[in-house]
Amino acid sequence: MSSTVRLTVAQATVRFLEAQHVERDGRTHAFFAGCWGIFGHGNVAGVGQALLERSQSDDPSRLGFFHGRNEQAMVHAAVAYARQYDRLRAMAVTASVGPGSTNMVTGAALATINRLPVLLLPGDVFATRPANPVLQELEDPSSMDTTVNDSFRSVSRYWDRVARPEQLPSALLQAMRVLTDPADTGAVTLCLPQDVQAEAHDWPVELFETRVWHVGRPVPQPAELERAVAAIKASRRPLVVAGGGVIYAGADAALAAFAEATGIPVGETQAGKGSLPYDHPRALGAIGATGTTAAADAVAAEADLVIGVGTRYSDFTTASRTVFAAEGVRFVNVNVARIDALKLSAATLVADAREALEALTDALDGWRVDDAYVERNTALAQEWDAVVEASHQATTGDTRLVQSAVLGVVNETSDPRDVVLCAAGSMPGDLHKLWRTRDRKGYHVEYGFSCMGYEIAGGLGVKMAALDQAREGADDDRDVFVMVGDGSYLMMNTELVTAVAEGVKIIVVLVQNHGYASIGALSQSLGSQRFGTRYRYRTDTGLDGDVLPVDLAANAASLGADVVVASSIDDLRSAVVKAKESTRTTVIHVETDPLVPAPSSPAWWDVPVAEVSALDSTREARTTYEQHKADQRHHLAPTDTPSTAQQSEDTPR
Ligand SMILES: Cc1ncc(C[n+]2csc(CCOP(=O)(O)OP(=O)(O)O)c2C)c(N)n1
Ligand SMILES: [Mg+2]
Repeated sequence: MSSTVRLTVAQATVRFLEAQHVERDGRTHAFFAGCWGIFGHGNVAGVGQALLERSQSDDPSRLGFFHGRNEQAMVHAAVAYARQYDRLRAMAVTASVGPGSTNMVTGAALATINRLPVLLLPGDVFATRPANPVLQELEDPSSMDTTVNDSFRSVSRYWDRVARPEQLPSALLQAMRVLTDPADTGAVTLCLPQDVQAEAHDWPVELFETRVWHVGRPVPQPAELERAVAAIKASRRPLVVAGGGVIYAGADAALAAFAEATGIPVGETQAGKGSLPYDHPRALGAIGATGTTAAADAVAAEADLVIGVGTRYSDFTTASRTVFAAEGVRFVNVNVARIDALKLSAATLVADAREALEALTDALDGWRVDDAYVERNTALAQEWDAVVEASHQATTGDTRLVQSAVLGVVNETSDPRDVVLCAAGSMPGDLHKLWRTRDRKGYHVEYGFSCMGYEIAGGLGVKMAALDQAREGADDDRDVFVMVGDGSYLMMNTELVTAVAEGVKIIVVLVQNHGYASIGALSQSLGSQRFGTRYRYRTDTGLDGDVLPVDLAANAASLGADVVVASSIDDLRSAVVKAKESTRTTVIHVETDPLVPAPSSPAWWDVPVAEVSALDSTREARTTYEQHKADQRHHLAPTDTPSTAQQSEDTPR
């Protein structure tokens, strides 16, 4: 008979998590870097007790505990940590039954959409139902088996409820399968009823033995490789779209080698920015709705073949399917996930990005695009760089700063390895176009879910990862610059307190423009007159009074951060230098003019305008909308018909 150990379900869960390791490229480390938590009756005596017990042991592999201030923010921090670690390490998050758990739903969606691993352990209502409804129980009249935690199902890549201790081993193993699979990863939710958490069981000891999950690098199938090579060789104006998969696979060097060998230029998505340093000769910068107008988007408009590498082709990347405008344009997609590889009717290379790029470089065997194409792309990239340079010098007529100049100062004053982080508002688009990324982990904009409130919590998670990487000797420490708008700051600034408590230093640049510059501009362009996008006093005619006497600098100081108010570009520069020298979390507050845009882009984003309206502004916007709508492409042609762009007399049909 195999030996057993008697532990509660919660204790067994924690012990199992401590024993999980991940290996890629011969490097192995513990998968879980800790467990975030906020306690209530649904987890305090279960998972909380288990974490307490481990915190009092001197076992170096014990699971650390981090106390956040908001459950959604804890998930953001955990997800950002995993992204910084290229998904090879992750964190767990425990929450109480009811609102503590549902607060995590937004974080779960963000994780799943961005294909980033996080393990969620929401407390759940009693499995034994001794005195239900327990505080915060839903009571669905059609099924007592439905709880608020069922709302995680649609946003989790794996979801389970452990109603009996015997179910735990299989639930934990399924969780690990998903968390460590690059093609399948996202939020994993294991709901733990509060009584079951505290229940003891005799577990086979093997459950807690060190287990190593090997993260492989799937190689391309020969037939897929052959088709991709044929498509590339038949192209005259190919373009790579580099997505997050390039970065997670550590395929940046392989991408550079591919681009250098073939002369094919590279545009980057939000998640893929940093795949090439901004000044790499083949780099065209950002692509899509927030793309570099003169460079990547201009090349995309004429490309006859788009090679997507590790991208999910969001509507921002494709400019709502208008940016790849050439008649008969075709796609070859490299992706570990078949769902992404198949997008836009592409020829697929279901493989790891590094493996696929190396195989393509080898198989193309010296094939190159024309010199004229290379020269033209170099000139376009230089043209765009001059636009970036000019945007750094922009000024207003008053004392307020211009956002693009703020980004320029932070970019120039930060170190190449520092990380810039953002998620929502007008800054992600500006950063995508204007930020000069110099390190493959130097750019962290969450634009899968673009979730207001991710910024500060995410910055905390990235910095925790950077500190762990430095401790492991894998990397040097780096500063994290969190760029946050006033709207996003007001939505979730809670984790400043956690950063202060943990002694984890982040630098927050708080851009105060008294409302939503982004949605304001969008609203205006759609004929909706910036309705409901400014933070103003209510008057007889609406929310159009004076700006509010809100002092976000004082707010940040009250949460324990050092605060600097910068009212000029020189002030800002010295504030950044000082914040970099400091060991404490610093918030730099700047006032900007929301009406000065960054260099604009003609690229479109499909946001439907009212088809009928009593407002002139809306009717005009609808006309423009319909004109753009006519440019939208379907990209539905099957891959086995030759593209018109590539058809020539010698191409067999
Ligand atoms: C949680 C959430 N709610 C709503 C939105 C829609 N939204 C996108 S940007 C934005 C305004 C952001 O304001 P702020 O942070 O001040 O940035 P600014 O637009 O002024 O640059 C809103 C409401 C969102 N992305 N996330
Ligand atoms: Mg704002």
